[in-house]
Amino acid sequence: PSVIRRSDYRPPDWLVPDIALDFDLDPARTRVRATLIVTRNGDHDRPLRLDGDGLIPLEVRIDGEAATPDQWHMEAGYLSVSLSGSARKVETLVELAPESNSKLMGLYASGGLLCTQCEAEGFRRITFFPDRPDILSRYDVTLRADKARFPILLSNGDPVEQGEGDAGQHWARWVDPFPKPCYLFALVAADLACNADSFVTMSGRDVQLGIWVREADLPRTGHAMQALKNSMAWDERVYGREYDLDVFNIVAVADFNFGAMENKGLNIFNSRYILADPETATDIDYDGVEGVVAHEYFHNWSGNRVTCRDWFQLSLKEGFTVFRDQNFSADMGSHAVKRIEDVRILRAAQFQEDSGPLAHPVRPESYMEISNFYTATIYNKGAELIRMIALMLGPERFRAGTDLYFDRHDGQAATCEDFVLAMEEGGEIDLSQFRRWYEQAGTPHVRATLDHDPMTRTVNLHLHQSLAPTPGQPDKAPMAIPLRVALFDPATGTHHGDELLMLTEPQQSFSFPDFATPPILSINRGFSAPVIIDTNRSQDDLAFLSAHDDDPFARYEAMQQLMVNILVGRIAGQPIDEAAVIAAIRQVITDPLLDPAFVAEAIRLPSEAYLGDQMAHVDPDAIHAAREALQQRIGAELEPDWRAIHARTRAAEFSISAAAKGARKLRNSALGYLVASGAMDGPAIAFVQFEQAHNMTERQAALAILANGDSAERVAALDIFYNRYGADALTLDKWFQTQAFAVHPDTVDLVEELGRHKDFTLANPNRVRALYGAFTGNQWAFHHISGKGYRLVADCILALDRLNPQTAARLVPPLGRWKRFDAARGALMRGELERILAQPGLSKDVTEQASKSLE
Ligand code: B3K
Ligand code: ZN
Repeated sequence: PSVIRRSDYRPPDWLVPDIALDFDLDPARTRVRATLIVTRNGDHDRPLRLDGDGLIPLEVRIDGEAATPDQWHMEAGYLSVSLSGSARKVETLVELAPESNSKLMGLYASGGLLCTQCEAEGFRRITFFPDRPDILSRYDVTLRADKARFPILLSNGDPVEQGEGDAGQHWARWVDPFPKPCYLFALVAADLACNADSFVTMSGRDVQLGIWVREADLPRTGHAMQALKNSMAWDERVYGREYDLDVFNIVAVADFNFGAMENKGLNIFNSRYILADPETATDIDYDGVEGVVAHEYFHNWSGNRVTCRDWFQLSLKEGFTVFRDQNFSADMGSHAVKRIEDVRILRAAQFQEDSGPLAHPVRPESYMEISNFYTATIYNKGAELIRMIALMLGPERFRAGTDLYFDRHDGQAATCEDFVLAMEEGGEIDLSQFRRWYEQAGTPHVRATLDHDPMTRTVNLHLHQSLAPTPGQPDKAPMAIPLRVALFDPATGTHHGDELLMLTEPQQSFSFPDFATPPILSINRGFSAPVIIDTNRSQDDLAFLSAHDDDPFARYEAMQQLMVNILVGRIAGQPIDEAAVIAAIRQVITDPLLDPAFVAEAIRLPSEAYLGDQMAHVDPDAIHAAREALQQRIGAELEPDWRAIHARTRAAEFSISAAAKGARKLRNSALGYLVASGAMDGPAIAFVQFEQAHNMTERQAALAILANGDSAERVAALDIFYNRYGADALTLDKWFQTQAFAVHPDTVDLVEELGRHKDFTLANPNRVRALYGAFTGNQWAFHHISGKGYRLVADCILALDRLNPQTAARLVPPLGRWKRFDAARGALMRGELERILAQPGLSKDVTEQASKSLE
C-alpha cells in the first residue's frame, strides 16, 4: 500500500461549494444521486477527480446532459472527469447495498436501521466526491424510504420539508447552512423513539434536542440528555461558544467502530455511550456517557466550525476536544480524581504506544491508512499539549488565544500550526521550542536530583532531560517542559508556594534560597507535563508526600511510587520493607477529610502493565506474583479496616451524585482487598454484594473480584449474571469482558471457549472489544508463555479482517510490543505477526499495523 505524506499536501484542484444528495433508501438496494457544483481552484487544466470506494457510476451527467465517454473514465479509486470552464454541475448515480456493508464505514445497516459513518474516508463509499477535509460544501439532502419500516429520516442541519410518496414511501429534506467537509455528513433512517428536550442558548436561540433510541431504551437516555444540556451551557460559559442550528439530534446504534461521531447536528453514537441506568451501567459507564456526549458536542466548534485541512492535522480537533471534555468532566465532578484517571489512561495507552514500534508524533508525517491514526497519541497526548499551553498562558490569556483561533478560522479547514499561531498571538507567548511537542514522538524522561548546601542555605534542583529515538527519528532536540514544583519543609509539612519551571535545555539547574534544612521535592504536580520523572527521593520522602502533599495528583503519585518501588524491588529480588506502604494506606483510609473517590485512587495498586513499563524486560509471571503478594499483605494487615469501610459505604438507595460514586469506588476497593486477604468469608461477602447490589457498579465489581479467584461463588455469579442480563447486548458485553479480564490461570482457555460461545460475534465491534480487546489488556493472561494468547488474538484479527479491517487493525498493537518481552515470548509474538502478514488479501489497515510492528 502506498504512503501518504504530510509534505505532499496540495490545495484541491476543484472546490465543491454545493452538493445536493438524493437517497432512495433500502437495505438491499439504495440509490444515491449526487449533484455537485464544482469550481476550478486556481489556474490549471487538471481534471476533476472524485474518490469512490467500491462504487460503479451508473450515470455521469455534466450540466444536466449525459457525459460522453471521452469526458470521464475510472481509475483505481477515482472517477476522473474532464471539464472546461470555471464552474460546472456534475451529477452521478450509484447503487449501494447497506445490509452487506460489514466494514461499518459508509452507509450500513445496524439492528434494522440504516446509518452512516464517514470519518475519515467513508463518504467515498456513499458517492463519488473529492473526499478530503479541506473541501467545504453546503449540503441539501433528500431522503426517501418506506414509511412503515423507516418512519424517522434524519440528516445534518435543519429539516425543511417532508412529504408522502407512492407505495408507502415518504421523504424528508434537510439543509445544512454551514459548509462542511464530507466526513461530517450523516443520515439515519430508522424506527426509533425520541427523548425530546430543548435548550435556550445564550443569545436566546431555542434548540430542539433529540436522543433517538429503540423504544425500550428510552428510560436509559436521561443521563445523556443531562450531559448534553450541561455541555451546551459549559461551552458557552467557558469558551463563549454557542450552538448554531435549530435542532441537535443524537442517534444510538448497536454496531459502531468506535465511540461516537460528531456529524454536524446529527451525532451518531455507539449505544454504549448513550444508554445508562443503575441496573445496567457502572459509574465508569455513566462517566463515559457524560464525557463522550460532551466530546462530540464540543466538536461543533473544535472540529466542525473549524475543521482540519488534512488528516495529519487530526489532533487539531481531537487533542483540543479531549482537553475540553476532560475539563468539562472535571467541572462536573472532582478535578483531582479526573486528573488521576486521565493520567492513568495516558500512561496505560499512550506511553506504551510512544515507546513501541507504532510511536508517532502528535502531528504525524506519513500514514498508509488514516484509520490507524485515531490513537492515544493524537487524542490523549494531543490533549496534554493543549493543557501545557493552557498552563503556561494562564486562564485569561488561554481564553484570548482560543477566541482568536475560533474567530480567525471559523468556516475554515485549519492546521495545528494555525492553532499554535493563534495561541502565540492571543496569548502573547513564544512557542517556537514548544512546537517540538507536535514534531517529536516519544515520551521525554526527566531526571531530577535535589541537593542542599547548609552553608549557603541553598537548594539546587538539577534537571536532565532525554528523549529516546523512535521510528524515523533517531536524533531528538530538547523539549520545552513545564514542570510545576514545590519544596516541602519536612518539619512543618508545608511549602512556600508552587512554581512553574520551564525546562528547555538538556540539563538545567534551578536554585532556591533560604532553606536551613533539606526540603522534600514535589515535582510534575498536577502532571504538568506528559513525561516520565526519575528522582532520587527515598521511601521516607515518598511516605511524607503521600501524607502531606497538597497537590492531589502529586500525593497520589507519591503513593504509587512507594508501591512501584516495593514491587519492582521484590521482582528484582531486592525486597524493600512493605511497612511504609501499609502505613501510608492506613493513613489515607483513616483520614476523614479526604474524598473517598480520591482515597480509592490513592490505595489502588499499580496495574501489572504499568509495572511492566517500569522494567527493562517485562516478566509477566514475576510481576503477577509480586503484585498478588503485596495485595494479599495489604489485605491481611488492614483486614478490619476493609471490613469497616465495606460495611460503612453500603448505601440504602442509589444516587449518581459524586459523593455516592466515590463511596461505591471505595467500597469496591475495600472488597477487593478483603477478598485478597484470603479471609475465609471473603468470597461469600463478595457474593452477597453481587446479589444484593442495587446498581451495576457494585455488582460488576463483585463479579470481577470473584472471577479472579476459584470459588463456588465464582461459577454461580457468572451464571446468574448471564441468565439475568444475557438479553441486553451492552450488559452481556460485561460478562464477556469480566472473564477476559480475570486475573486467573485459566483465562486464556476461557477466552478461547468464549470465542466459540453462541453469543459471541465478530459482526459487533463492542463484543469483539469486550472479549479480545479486554484480553489483550490482561498482561498475565495474554502473555501466557504457551503463546496461546497471541494465537487467539491473531486468529481473531485474521477472521475479522475479512469483515471489518478497521476494528481488526486495533487488535494488532499488543502483538507489536515483542521487544519489551523475553526472547521466547518475543519470537512467538513475531511469529503471529508474520502469520498475519502472510494472509492473502490482507487489508491495508492490518498490513500497516502488522508490518510496522515487526520493525
Ligand atoms: N471523530 C470521531 C472519530 C472517528 C474515527 C474514525 N476512524 C469521534 C471523535 O473523536 O469524536
Ligand atoms: Zn473527537
